[in-house]
Amino acid sequence: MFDLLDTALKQAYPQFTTTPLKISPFGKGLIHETLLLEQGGTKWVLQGFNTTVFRYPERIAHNLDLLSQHLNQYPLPFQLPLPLVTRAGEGLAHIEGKKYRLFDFVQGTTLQQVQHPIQAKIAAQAYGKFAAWASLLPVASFEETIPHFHRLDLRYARLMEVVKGLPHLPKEEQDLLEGYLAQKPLVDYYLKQLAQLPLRVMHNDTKINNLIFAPTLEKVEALVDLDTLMGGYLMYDFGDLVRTVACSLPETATEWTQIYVLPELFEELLLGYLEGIHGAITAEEMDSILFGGEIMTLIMGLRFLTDHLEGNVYYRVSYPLQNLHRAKNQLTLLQSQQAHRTRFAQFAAQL
Ligand code: GN1
Ligand code: MG
Repeated sequence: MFDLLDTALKQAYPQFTTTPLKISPFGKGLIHETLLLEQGGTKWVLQGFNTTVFRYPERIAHNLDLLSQHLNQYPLPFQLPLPLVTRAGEGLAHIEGKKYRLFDFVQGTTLQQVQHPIQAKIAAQAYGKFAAWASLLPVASFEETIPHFHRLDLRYARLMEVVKGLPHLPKEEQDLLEGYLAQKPLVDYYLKQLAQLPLRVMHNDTKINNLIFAPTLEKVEALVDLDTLMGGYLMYDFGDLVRTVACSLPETATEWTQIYVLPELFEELLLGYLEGIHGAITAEEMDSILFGGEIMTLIMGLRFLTDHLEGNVYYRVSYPLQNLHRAKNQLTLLQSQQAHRTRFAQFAAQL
């Protein structure tokens, strides 16, 4: 099934010998297609690059260049895997009308959910350390790889626009839509933050499965998925951690009554993130990150619902109603976080 790919890869990259590559599906990303390559005991990760979502690969290359220069000067205690170059010296290989990228395989474990609170803290320390390290980078030199990626106000407006073009919605969808539209005050809060927070270089996709843990789960080996690395705010990166770590069930779960925020994990995340960032945070940023989880959960929910209404054109789904279900999952998690606002604020106040 992968014969043509095998031949083309050997032509494109110098790494391989002539023996057949073992090629198998890998990972749980929703955007790029990920494959594992194996040959004579060595492994690589091959990514089928999604050009519909990432329309400006040259901007990614530009940002990753800046990143790798910074990394040479200031090493990090974990890896940031960057694309290997082809024989032609490019980060992307063109094979049968598709674009591919090759990465060295990082030995370790990815989690969809943490198994112990200490892993929440370790994950947050790593992303916090990354944010402090990235704060020395000139944010103005970074290009937007997906324009307006985390603009909550625009995601909210887009959902309303899509709904306008649709006939009467079934009750389940209408109820969900109303739940989302009722989040306008959070959108207003978000807009106020934009006016006062410093723009920084952020990872912008800090879900738990974008970390590779050591097999013992005691340390982070690598931080992956660097395509959305660009200007952003601390509340984005801390927020996506809250969304994907401090939740009782993953974003694919459909057991609605079992979906809620786990406050103890939120607290571990906050402790770990602040430790990692080591004081490189303003008072306004500190206030804003407490709402990061809500903001990122709302963004993802709005995007899932919009994609469902548009016919699943963006996210990979494994069944037709999956985006609707993801949207319902995220609204449930969001409402649970909102019920814990006082607790989170009290916890932060006594730090
Ligand atoms: C996508 O690529 P992946 O699966 O790590 C998405 C994120 C969402 C996430 C939801 C470029 O991340 O924004 O948070 O799915 N990335 C893009 O699981 O849209
Ligand atoms: Mg990913």
